[in-house]
Parts: sequence; C-alpha cells; structure tokens
Amino acid sequence: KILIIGACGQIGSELTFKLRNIYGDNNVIASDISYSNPDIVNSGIFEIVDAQDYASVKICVEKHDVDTVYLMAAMLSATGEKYPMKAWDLNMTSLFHVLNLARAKFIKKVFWPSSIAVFGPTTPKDYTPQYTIMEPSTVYGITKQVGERWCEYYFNKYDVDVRSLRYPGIISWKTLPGGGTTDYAVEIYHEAIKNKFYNCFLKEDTKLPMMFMDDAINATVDIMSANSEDIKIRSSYNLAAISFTPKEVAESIKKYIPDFEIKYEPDYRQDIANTWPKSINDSYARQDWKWKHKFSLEGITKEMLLELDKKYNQILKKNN
Ligand code: VAH
Repeated sequence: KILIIGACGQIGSELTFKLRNIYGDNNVIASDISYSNPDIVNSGIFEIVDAQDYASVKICVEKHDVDTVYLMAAMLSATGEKYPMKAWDLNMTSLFHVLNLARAKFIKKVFWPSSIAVFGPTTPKDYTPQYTIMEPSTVYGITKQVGERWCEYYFNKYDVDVRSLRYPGIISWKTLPGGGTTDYAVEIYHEAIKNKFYNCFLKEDTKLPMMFMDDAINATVDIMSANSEDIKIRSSYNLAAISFTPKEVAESIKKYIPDFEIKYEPDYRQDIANTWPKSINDSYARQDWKWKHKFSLEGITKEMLLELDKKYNQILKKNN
C-alpha cells in the first residue's frame, strides 16, 4: 500500500489522484496534518498524520500495511524565510522519520522531493549540471541540500531505497501552491482569468526553470517504478522541462486574453529567485530512467486558461 504524506498540498494532491488511478483507490492512503483539501479528504482513504511525529507516521504505516511512502510535506522557500526554524524542523524531522521507518524495515520504498533551490548564487546559472557548486542561501534550499545528503547516506549505509527529484517551479490549476517563490507562475493564470490583471512579485526578466504538473507527476511515477539498479543517483536527480520569464508567460497569455495587463512589483521573493539557476541540465535523468518532458509554455498556457476558465466560470454560472 502507498502512503502520501502532505496529500493536501500542490503536488501531493495530484500525486494522490494519479497513484489511485494506477494502483487503485484502496491501495493509496492520503494523509496530511489537517483536512485542508476537501477534494482529497472526501475522495478516498484519508488519515490525519503529523509528519513531525514518528508515532503518528508509524501508526498509519502499520494500520494500512504501507510499504511505499511519498513524503510531500514541506515548508517552501518564501515561507521558510519567514520562519527558518519551523522550516528546518518540518522539512528535516519528517525526512528522518520516514528514512528511519525504512531503515527499520517498516517500509520498503521512499520518494522525497528535492528542488532547484539546492543551488545557490555561486552555482553556474545556465544549464546547471547535476554535479556542481551548491551553496543554497535559503533555509528551504539548505534543507533540500542536507536532505539529499541524508538520502544518499541512508541508501549507502542502510540500503534504504529512497529516490528523489530536484523539482523546478511547478505549474498546476487544481490546487494552489503555498509559500513558494515560483507561485507567481500559477497566480498569473488565475488572475488573468478572474481580473485580466496581475501584479507580479518578480521582475519581468526573471528566468527560472519550470514544469507543468503533469510532467512532474509523470517523472515521479517513472522514477519510483524504475528498476532500483537504474537509479544511479541517490542524492537527487536534476529534472527539467522548460525555462521562462514572467514577461514570456504574460505574452503567451495575451494570445488568448489580448487585454491582459501585468505590472511588476518585485518583493523579497526576488532575492530568492536571484539565487536560483535559469535552466537545468537533466541529462542523467534522461539517460538513467528515460525521463522526457511533454509540455511547452504554449501547452501550459492553453491548458491552464482552459481549465481555469471552466473552474471560475462554472462558479460564476452557479452564482448567477
Ligand atoms: C518554491 N515551488 O518556490 C517551490 C520550488 C523551485 C521552487 O522549490 O519554493
């Protein structure tokens, strides 16, 4: 059985639906610290699990005979800068609990998300290689860098089958992200549909690695279903699809909503984005377990506007 910790979140929620489609509803247990996402809570087996409480995780694992855990609970980059110790505690304690359950053989396989946030201001920014200088300057990035070291240590020392991906910014329409720096690339579509205007918290030329949620979910399913011997990197794989700037997103939206307006008022999240790469070299993922992305910026914009137009107008129709 599969347990998703943090199933109410941006990635966790879509991972829950995808894994239920593949493995069957009764084989996937969704869990989170609260009932914050009704779509998840009401659509299958749901448990309250506190990822920072070893007993809470262990009880759920034993109750449902779990052998695979996707640990998707974390505090992201922007919120992490506001609450550094909370971000460190949540991101690290939850990882140790899951790794130690695997070491003690209560579970067989672990997925843990890393991020391009492991790279810092001294990392080469263009086509950032898998192996390079990593001096992350955000709390979130530090937790991802040290988490990768622990994942590799538990694989080498205790034979724990833990697999990880350095996700770029992820764009989706089903569940809003929380507290990320790349969240502008989600908010902009919602605001374009609702108000035809977006006040962007990053500068127009801030180029960042990005990916549509479907690509990120497929990569996660692919790496977890690959043969163990094909997973040659046990820290975390670079993963890439496309890179773009807020200006490029705005231009792609204007093709559908010609009178869409955007303003740029950079805030503290600009300082975070400035430390991250512009593009990522993910050749190891493409060679080791045949990763390839599908969605271009045009494809993302079309899908996002189509789905959000349905979502909001349906609400508008219902309320009229
Ligand atoms: C964040 N969405 O913005 C996350 C992600 C690369 C960005 O790690 O913090």
